[in-house]
Amino acid sequence: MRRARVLMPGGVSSPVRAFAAVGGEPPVFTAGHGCRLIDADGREYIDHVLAYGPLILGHGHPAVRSALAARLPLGTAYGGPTILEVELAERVVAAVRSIEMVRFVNSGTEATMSALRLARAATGRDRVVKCAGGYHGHADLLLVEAGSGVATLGIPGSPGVPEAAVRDTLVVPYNDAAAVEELLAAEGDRVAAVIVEPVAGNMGCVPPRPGYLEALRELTARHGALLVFDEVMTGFRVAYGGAQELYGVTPDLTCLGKVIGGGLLVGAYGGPVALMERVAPSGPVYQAGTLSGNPLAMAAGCATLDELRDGAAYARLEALGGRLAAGLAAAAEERGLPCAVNRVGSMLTPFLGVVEVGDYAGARAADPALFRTVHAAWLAGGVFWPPSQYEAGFLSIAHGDAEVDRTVEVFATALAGDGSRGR
Ligand code: KE4
Repeated sequence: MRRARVLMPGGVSSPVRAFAAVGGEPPVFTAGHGCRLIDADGREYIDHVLAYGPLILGHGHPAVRSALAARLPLGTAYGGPTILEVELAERVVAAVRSIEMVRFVNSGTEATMSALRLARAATGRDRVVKCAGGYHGHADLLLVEAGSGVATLGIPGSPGVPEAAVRDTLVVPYNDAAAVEELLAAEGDRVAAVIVEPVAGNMGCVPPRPGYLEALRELTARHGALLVFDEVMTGFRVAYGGAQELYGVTPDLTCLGKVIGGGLLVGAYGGPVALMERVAPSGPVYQAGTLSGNPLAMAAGCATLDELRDGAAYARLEALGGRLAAGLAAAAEERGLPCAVNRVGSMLTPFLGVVEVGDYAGARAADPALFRTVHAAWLAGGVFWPPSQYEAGFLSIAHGDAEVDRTVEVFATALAGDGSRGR
């Protein structure tokens, strides 16, 4: 890390990995096997980060390894069409109800940025609406802070984001359909899209309240705005068809990433042909990418989806997720500690010090000091949990009851404050 910090900001390639929210030195990883990571000191960790979602099969799944091994002798990138993009596109179109046509990109950021450009082009409108606490990547138009009040004009969320870039981005509370109704009543004819994480994962895991997604669907349709589901995290995670299958709500455009790359670089956005054929080169909406549709990434994605399609993985993940959530909740209960454990399938977050979290304000009421204590205990106890209260923890099909119980045991010990952090 000392060498890394000399060469790269914070010594990392993405901020969350630097452990700023929890303190201490992040482990430097050298290998992953199944549900475990190994660091440069040879320490093993049960992995609940799973690269922040992609590794639903765990590390080094045989199907992914053999798919990549088969491609390696054939080269890594061709700068032209390949059958591999067709293979992954067929799987995505077959799985995701809103997608008739898809474009592959290299990250979730590119997916949401491009989907919103398309929405603006298709509607001829400039305004976009996002939720406070929703994270859709780091494109300027989406790096906004929620101001005070119900629906506020975007305030730049980072230095370097000009006012002009977020002037047309409006922010509403998550899980608040009335706020969206009010906003669209006032601004609806200027709004190109409402973008939402159908299950929030970037304020910690916060499921949609009953009727919320249905209300967004009805309200956007009423006002001629597009509904964009950012399923970068939930796609193929909470169900093979994503949150839109789980909740039965069909958006106009869907953004994907993480799981569809199986740990390699893939993002995607898709929707009806009538919308997607507006994208260059078939239409005028420009979007491009040197390594989009990369053969290795496509191969890893296809192998991953092929392991998930029969649904057995989701039954296993639901059972493991239920066991973990129940264990964490029981441990907190035993110590009389308020703790809201939010979960959808195999993505979950224990919010410490609060009893219920339904939006970003609720998530921010959680106790950061207690989270830091628990995270340190998990790390010392051989459990790698996302180093922020505002991230979701994950499970893979490589996790078993033993690993789940270990994660609960270390959590309980940390709450007992008995400090016995031995393995
Ligand atoms: P990327 O550009 O990082 O591939 O995707 C951005 C993105 C878009 N939409 C959702 C719902 C996302 O969760 C993400 C990325 N998630 C974060 C963590 N929750 C990635 C981890 C990181 O930033 O290092």
